[in-house]
Amino acid sequence: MTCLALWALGFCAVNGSSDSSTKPLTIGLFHSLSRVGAPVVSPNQKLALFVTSYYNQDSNRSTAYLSYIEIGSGNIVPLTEIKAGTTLSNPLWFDDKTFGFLRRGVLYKQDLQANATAEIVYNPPVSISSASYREDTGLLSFVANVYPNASLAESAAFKRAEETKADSAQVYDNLWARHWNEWMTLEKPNLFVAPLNKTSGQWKVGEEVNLSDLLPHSPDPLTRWHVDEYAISPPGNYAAFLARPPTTNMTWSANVNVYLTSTTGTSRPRLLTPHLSGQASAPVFSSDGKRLAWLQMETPGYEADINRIYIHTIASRETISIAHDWDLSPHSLAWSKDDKTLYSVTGSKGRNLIVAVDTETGHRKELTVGGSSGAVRPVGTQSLLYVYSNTDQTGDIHMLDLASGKSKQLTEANKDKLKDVYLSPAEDFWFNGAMGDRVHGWMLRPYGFDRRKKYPIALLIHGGPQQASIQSFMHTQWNPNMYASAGFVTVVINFHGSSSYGQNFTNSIRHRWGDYPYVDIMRGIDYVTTRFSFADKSRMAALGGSYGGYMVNWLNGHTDQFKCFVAHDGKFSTVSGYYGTDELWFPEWDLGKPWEGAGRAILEVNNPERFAADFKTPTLFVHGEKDFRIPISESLSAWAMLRRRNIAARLVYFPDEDHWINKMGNSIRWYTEVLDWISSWTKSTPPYHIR
Ligand SMILES: *[C@@H]1O[C@H](CO)[C@@H](O)[C@H](O)[C@H]1NC(C)=O
Ligand SMILES: *[C@@H]1O[C@H](CO)[C@@H](O)[C@H](O)[C@H]1NC(C)=O
Ligand SMILES: *[C@@H]1O[C@H](CO)[C@@H](O)[C@H](O)[C@H]1NC(C)=O
Ligand SMILES: *[C@@H]1O[C@H](CO)[C@@H](O)[C@H](O)[C@H]1NC(C)=O
Ligand SMILES: *[C@@H]1O[C@H](CO)[C@@H](O)[C@H](O)[C@H]1NC(C)=O
Ligand SMILES: *[C@@H]1O[C@H](CO)[C@@H](O)[C@H](O)[C@H]1NC(C)=O
Ligand SMILES: CC(=O)N[C@H]1CO[C@H](CO)[C@@H](O)[C@@H]1O
Repeated sequence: MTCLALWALGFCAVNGSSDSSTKPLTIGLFHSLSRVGAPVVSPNQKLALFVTSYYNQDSNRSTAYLSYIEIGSGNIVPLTEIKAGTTLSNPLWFDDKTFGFLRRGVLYKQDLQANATAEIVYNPPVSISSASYREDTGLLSFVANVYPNASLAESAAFKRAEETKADSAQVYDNLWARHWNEWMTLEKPNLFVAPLNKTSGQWKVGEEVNLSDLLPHSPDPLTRWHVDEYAISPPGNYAAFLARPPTTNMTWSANVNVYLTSTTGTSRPRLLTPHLSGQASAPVFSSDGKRLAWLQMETPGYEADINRIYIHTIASRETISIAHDWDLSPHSLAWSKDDKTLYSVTGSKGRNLIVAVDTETGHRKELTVGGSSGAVRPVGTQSLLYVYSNTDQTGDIHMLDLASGKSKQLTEANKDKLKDVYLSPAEDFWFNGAMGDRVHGWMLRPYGFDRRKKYPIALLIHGGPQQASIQSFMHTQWNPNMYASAGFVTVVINFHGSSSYGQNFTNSIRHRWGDYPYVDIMRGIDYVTTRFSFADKSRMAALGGSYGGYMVNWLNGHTDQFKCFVAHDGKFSTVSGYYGTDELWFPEWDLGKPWEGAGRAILEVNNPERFAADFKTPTLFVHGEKDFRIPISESLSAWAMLRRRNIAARLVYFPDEDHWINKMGNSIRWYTEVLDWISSWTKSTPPYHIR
């Protein structure tokens, strides 16, 4: 029996939980941790490039540099300059001896030999992103933001001209006016290819071609084609890309199409799913370039539908769907070298597993067991590289040997930083939730754990709602170990509506935002406090973002069991939340339209604002001005209501953040405000100085 299993029975001190030699995962330490990017395998399959990035709080600067792994030996060699404030992204290979990357939208190349310096290969008039290249195709592909019917150079000129206008008005006749964190402008991301090859020792880029050029034009240039995710076939003759059709109903149709086109830019892109209007994602060409696979939702208007695997054969123009009996929803795909297998990453019971899907039979085999895997990259026919993390393990590149099924860790990005640092593993539990259904949750023990003591509880409520808390190491606001290191028994519950427990469980939250999840959370808390005597039911805090912030507002009107709440970017009114959001398909599917009788009734049944008179718990509201998914007015309203009624509440406003906290300095302040708030209201003394 492992120590972990014994620990659940109370025999072991894991990670020195009661050992004074360990240190808590402090706010400062957490934000200094290194992150490892997806591996990029060289054409000869011998090396893999990857980015390491980290932040320094004293200088407020981020650093990102490239290294390679020698796949055979596991040796790691840093390649680019490591300097505070110097970053890069998008590693790629020009050939086996030359690699490249993007820095501020410019393409660089560098030779593999020691002490080589980076040189600019392509400095286009408009900055580029999502670049890819394969030497055998001689084609560079990338995404760039351009004006209608304009080349890159013309777009740059239009932008300069706009900056000299005397007024700043933007005029909208059609939805949408804004999306995620931006107001709509005439600039849209389009997909380009350009010839790139080495002639007389020099890498040279030729003239760009816009591959979305021949799509039908929309009458409103503000609702133009918008292309981001794409793939280029291995021989370089085809491109596949995803786009929302630019119609005046695009904010409520939820449709994302997949198109196939020739990379010459001379043929009109062909829609591969003329009979479907659901969301497509993750297009990827087979290794022989003859087929395209992607993930497809089949229910119109439902953005959290199950992903089905589609395969299109280019020559015959046939499209099939495989593994249609599978009740789990994969979220990425990679073809094996022999094209007999698709390696998917699929959520399963709060884990992200690598699942191999046989492309002939649809038969599935799980290749990993726990934690969270992603960025799967086949190396030859023998192995897979992937990034793996767990609740108590930061993300690192691992290699799976397909014959033996064994994995080996290749990088150790935070070995020194996390030496002697307390990281609690997740302890799973299942209980009977709403409708008598089994519901999954897990718990982390606090820093300095002593089973004879009582500890306050931090309940973390995930967003979505059709997402899940996953056993991974998150660098965001909801890393459970940050609450465990601040002295809280940390509880996570994957309530009804969560993904990774079968599609029926996900679907069950429709029209019931305030119903089943609320029952699950209250029963889950009862389960934890009954089962674990060290969890103090009289000192509980609940925290959540997005749907989690909505649920916190719902709890505030329905229970007085919590000492305090934290609502990050949460909805207060389902009605004003509907009108203010950017993507209307989402509240229309989940709840309804406010001007229709049935829709209005469902919105009101699930409306936290209707229970304003019952709110009584002190709440910290955090909101970003550029959050156009859930506008700032939602937190502003709930906070004003509590303060007007003389109930303790605090508003933490970030003028420069959107639905997420993106800047590291802001994230540090976020954790400081949040951990301070929940410690004060639960009357607990954190193991380290929060402020
Ligand atoms: C690379 O630079 C370092 C530091 O300047 C030097 O010690 C080393 O000899 C150089 N290596 C080669 C192969 O030039
Ligand atoms: C772009 O060109 C197309 C085809 O010539 C034309 O229909 C469309 O109006 C143009 N769009 C803009 C915004 O000029
Ligand atoms: C190499 O690139 C140049 C433009 O930079 C292009 O004219 C030429 O056709 C390319 N050659 C090949 C073999 O791709
Ligand atoms: C959106 O508009 C397109 C084109 O007019 C139409 O084909 C489609 O059915 C509409 N979808 C919805 C959900 O209204
Ligand atoms: C689907 O979920 C609902 C709500 O949890 C439940 O009542 C129903 O029994 C489930 N159906 C199946 C087939 O599992
Ligand atoms: C810190 O860095 C962020 C970018 O992440 C920047 O927006 C902010 O202005 C910087 N603050 C200072 C004081 O330099
Ligand atoms: C529709 C569109 O934007 N077309 C442009 C694509 O890019 C080429 C080359 O940069 C331009 O000439 C087209 O006008």
